[in-house]
Amino acid sequence: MATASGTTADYSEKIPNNVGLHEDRRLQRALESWQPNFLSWWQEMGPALPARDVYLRTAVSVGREGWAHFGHVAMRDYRWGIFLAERDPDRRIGFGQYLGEPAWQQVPGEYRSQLRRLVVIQGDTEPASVEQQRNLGATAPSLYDLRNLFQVNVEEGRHLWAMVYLLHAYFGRDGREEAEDLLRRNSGSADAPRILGAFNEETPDWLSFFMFTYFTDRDGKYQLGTLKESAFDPLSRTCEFMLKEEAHHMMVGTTGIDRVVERTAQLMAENDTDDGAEVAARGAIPLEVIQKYLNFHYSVSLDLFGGETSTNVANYYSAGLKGRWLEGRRKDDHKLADDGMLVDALVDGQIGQAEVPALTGLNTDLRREYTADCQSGVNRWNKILAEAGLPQRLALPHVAFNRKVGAFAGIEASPDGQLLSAAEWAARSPQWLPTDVDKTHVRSLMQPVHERGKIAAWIAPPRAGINGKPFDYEYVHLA
Ligand code: BYC
Ligand code: FE
Ligand code: FE
Repeated sequence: MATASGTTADYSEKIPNNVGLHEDRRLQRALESWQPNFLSWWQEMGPALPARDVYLRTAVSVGREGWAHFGHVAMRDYRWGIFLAERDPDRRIGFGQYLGEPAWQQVPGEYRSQLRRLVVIQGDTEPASVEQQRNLGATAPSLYDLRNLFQVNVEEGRHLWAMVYLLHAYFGRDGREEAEDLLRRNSGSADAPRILGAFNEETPDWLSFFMFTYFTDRDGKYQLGTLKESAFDPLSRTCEFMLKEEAHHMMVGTTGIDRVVERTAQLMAENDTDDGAEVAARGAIPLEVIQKYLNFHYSVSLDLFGGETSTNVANYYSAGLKGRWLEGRRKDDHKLADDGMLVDALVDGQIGQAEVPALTGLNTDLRREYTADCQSGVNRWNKILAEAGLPQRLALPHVAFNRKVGAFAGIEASPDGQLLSAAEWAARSPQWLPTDVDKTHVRSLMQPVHERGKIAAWIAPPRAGINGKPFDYEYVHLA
């Protein structure tokens, strides 16, 4: 495995990479001096549960076939590496004012600070999620789930490496300072919080973890999808490869919620009850509590798309820095200078829609793609309820519900989109968002099951294991 910049990673180096790091000693030294800081951050802020080894996937190549290697590794020996998807030497810019020109291999001076900002915001979310999930190992419902948690954690750590590589390689001294700051800010910290709202929330229990990987990692999928279109080719190639890893995070969230719903539905059907208290008494999570968690994580994740209208996003698009989801499949001029679109808005104090220039509405465009994707999960979960013979259904709340960013930040709305007074919201929101009582109950269910082949009572086992292994495989050896 000794190719410099092909598809295969060079594992003989301190920092495995497919970017020919050894050809650039200065960059290599800079990254090697950041590495110990990363490792002490991982020790301090990464997974708290000591494990001897974990059955993990490690990226070894970026090719279509067999890019990953599976095996038991001690987490502190995990090889975080730098991998960019293969370069297409003919790649051209697909949108904006430079449409059709060759993609950039360097950062143009005039876009330096905007690009750096995008890379920093992306980079900030990755370690944030590791910090948020730090204590979950202690309450894992099975070794299979514990392994998936650790897999997500090491890959988010690698995503941090991906952004730090770009900062060091392309943004000079400011880039190196930003890389330090990515380890200095911490999720939920009073003096140096993470940049985006959702990444300062807690992930105190496994229902939150599955909701987070379903809804918040999915924002990651969509944001990475837009950065993959970027004219700045190294960013595009980095994001393309990150999206491969992201697919597993989506799977963890989707099937995790499947399994929670399945267990609850099973208890409801068996006992012919729709009484949440009875479901709770039998050790599962009531459907209405699942709905409240869904409402919370979905609405907080909608905020991650920024305002419904934004001049930032218009500038990013025109400059070629950040495209649209599946830009290449859009049937328009990919410049949008003369187009308009309807965005969600407050119109005369009412929840409605307003026509704006298409460029300033691009956050809404992306948010809508995201919402349609989120709905597919809800449909799956509703199918599980239907197959159990139950009439209840889950639903995504309205776009105006519980928003703290954008057009609806200043108002309150019900999950079905009715405008509410502050007093009505105060009285009714406990029906829609997790209360302290709900959270305490969910946490009380989180008793660890660290025994091979066993699973907690509040969740159904998965339909399949990892990499063809059975559910009762020894995915983790605890210390
Ligand atoms: N919280 O013009 P606006 C992931 C700021 S997740 C706090 O409407 P814009 C992952 C905004 O920065 C993907 N502040 O926003 C998932 C702006 O500040 P400035 C992460 C917020 O720029 C799970 C001001 O408000 N990647 O990978 O159009 C696990 C005005 O806002 C928030 C990215 O986000 C907020 N929620 O859009 C692990 C991609 N929203 O500039 C990983 C990079 C907005 O006035 N980021 N603000 O100081 C972007 O593309 C954009 O910056 C945003 C915001 C989409 C975040
Ligand atoms: Fe990530
Ligand atoms: Fe992720």
